[in-house]
Amino acid sequence: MKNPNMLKNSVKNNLFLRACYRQSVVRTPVWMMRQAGRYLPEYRAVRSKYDFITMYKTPELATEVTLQPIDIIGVDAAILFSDILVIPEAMGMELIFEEGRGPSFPEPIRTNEQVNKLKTVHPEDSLHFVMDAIKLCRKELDNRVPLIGFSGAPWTLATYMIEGKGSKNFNEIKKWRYENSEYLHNLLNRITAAVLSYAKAQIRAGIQAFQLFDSWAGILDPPGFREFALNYARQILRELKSENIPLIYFAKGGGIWMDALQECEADVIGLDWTVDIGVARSQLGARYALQGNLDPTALLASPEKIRREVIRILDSYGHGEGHIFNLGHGILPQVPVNHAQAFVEAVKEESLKYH
Ligand code: 1CP
Repeated sequence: MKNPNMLKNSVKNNLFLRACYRQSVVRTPVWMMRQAGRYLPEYRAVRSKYDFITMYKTPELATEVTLQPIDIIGVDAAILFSDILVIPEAMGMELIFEEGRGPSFPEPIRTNEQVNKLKTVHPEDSLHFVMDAIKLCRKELDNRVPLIGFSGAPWTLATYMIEGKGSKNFNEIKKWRYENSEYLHNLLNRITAAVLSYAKAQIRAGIQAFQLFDSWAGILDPPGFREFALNYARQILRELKSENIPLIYFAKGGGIWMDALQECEADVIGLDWTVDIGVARSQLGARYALQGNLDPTALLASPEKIRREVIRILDSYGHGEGHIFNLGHGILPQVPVNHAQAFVEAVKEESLKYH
């Protein structure tokens, strides 16, 4: 049995877990990246009372918003409300969140001395609020749907640590990539160790699947993707294999490197909307389940048009197991709630014909 936890925990809706292992399902499971977020009035109501950092550091608040999309949208999995930037914070970097501007690090890393001063992460200590939130979510979910934990992948975390915030051209980290690659490897090795112990602590706390977000993989060049992104993600995924929960690798923009992705050692590969999921299946489907890949902006269109796109993707993937429906990136704050509901309903209804 590939996943003893699955039986032990007897999740009532196990469509997502089964699909991750390419086992047969009656319909395609569906969830949305960033489903616990700003498009929901219920989220905004909580958020109007607390700042973002307080929300993810308070297990009761994190749990409340983690559960919102389960009841309101009807998705087949919950993803813990937190952020990828908790790791750099636990490594000693000050994280601030300015309303209207988003998260940033006022003192980004610019020297190898700064890298050497980063702290080793003891997750049950500095990130105990995440483990507490996981335990509380599991209790409140009562095994209705599985709980997904996550982390940023080393490359993506390094971009925020060096740039200080989201970036247009990623000049600073690319300067390191070409000029000081040994410093970059020093940083990536430290982040990898932190992410690994963080993931293991999340598993001990009770997550039932784990997703590694490599949101900025797509800004790299082909050899750079292998050397700086995939190489480190793979180290983490390989080491977590024995933990017996499904592992998802989402490298945004990575669809152009399908050959390299073959080597990632996850159970599931997440795809953004720029790839044809049928083509990806023919290249990766013998070894990996695929997650994706509706363009998030499609949810701004009418429910009829959304259904048409859902059918197009189901058709492209074709019949059979191994598909988890999702967006190709996070849901946008502007999406009307009834469109998100229509998306999930369309997947649930239309996918019955493909199993
Ligand atoms: O209310 C608000 O203003 C906060 C908005 C917000 C939310 C809802 C941020 C700030 N983070 C989150 C939650 C979050 N972030 C989740 C929760 C679970 C879910 O519902 O999916 C997850 C998985 C993340 C992961 C995350 N944070 C990523 C990877 C996924 C992706 O979108 O590519 C990244 C890149 C971040 C950084 C981050 N956190 C928040 C923002 C606005 C950003 C992007 C910063 C930037 O690039 O400028």
